[in-house]
Amino acid sequence: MTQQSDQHRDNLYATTQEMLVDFTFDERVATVFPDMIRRSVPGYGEIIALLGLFAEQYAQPDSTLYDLGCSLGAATLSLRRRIQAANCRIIAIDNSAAMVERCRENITHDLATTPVEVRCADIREVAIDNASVVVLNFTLQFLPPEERLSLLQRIHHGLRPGGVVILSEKLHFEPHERQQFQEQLHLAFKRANGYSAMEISQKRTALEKVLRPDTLEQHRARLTQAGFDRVEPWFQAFNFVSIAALK
Ligand code: GEK
Repeated sequence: MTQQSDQHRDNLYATTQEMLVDFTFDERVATVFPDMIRRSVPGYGEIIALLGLFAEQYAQPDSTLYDLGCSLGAATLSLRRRIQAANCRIIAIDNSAAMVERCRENITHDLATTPVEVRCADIREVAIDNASVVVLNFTLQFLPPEERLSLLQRIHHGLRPGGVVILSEKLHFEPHERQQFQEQLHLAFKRANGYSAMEISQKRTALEKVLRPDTLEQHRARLTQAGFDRVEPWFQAFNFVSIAALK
């Protein structure tokens, strides 16, 4: 993998942290985010690239595409380049001001023409309306587990028939042997991408309370309960999955 300039390389957990605070999407994280997510999430770049095909296939004329938890706008840009349907718009939402500020810059520098509105808001409080494509690319996992179903129900309600939700998530596995198998490969991935044992362990502690992964079975059951007709996992790399849910 290519090395980033020092300023944009994720070194946030490279030195001993006196007191490990819970992970937040602040200024420091936003600055190194592209490097961090590519070195931490196997398949991230592939998923981003392939999201464009969902926009090509599922965006309906005169509809809205949503990117919920958009960070720096990678998914938005991928959707935007591939939309074929006429008169669409994209609403990209994140509740981190540092992310939203940089996302807006990235959209401004992009040459595609579909209108994009970037909002700094909590995805639990935003109305979903007239949607054809809704992307939750590694975002749902950061909501408290008891609030995940109601968000998916609202998305289902705001989605047009024939619409799709793309839900990418870190997975938990049961029984323990399956979890160990996947986790060990994910650790090997992080080490191969230059993270030290200390960085991996400190990052894990910081994320523990903030990122709570579900099993694939929990996702299936929740999406079905939210009203989706079909639930299709379409990509998996170790303990990271992307699921398409169709209305
Ligand atoms: C990508 N989708 O590059 N409301 C709004 N935003 C939220 C909320 C919330 N309640 N909770 C978390 N976020 C992106 C990557 S990152 C994934 C998504 C990761 C935001 C949070 O601020 C962060 O920007 C994003 O969700 C999660 O395709 O870091 O593993």
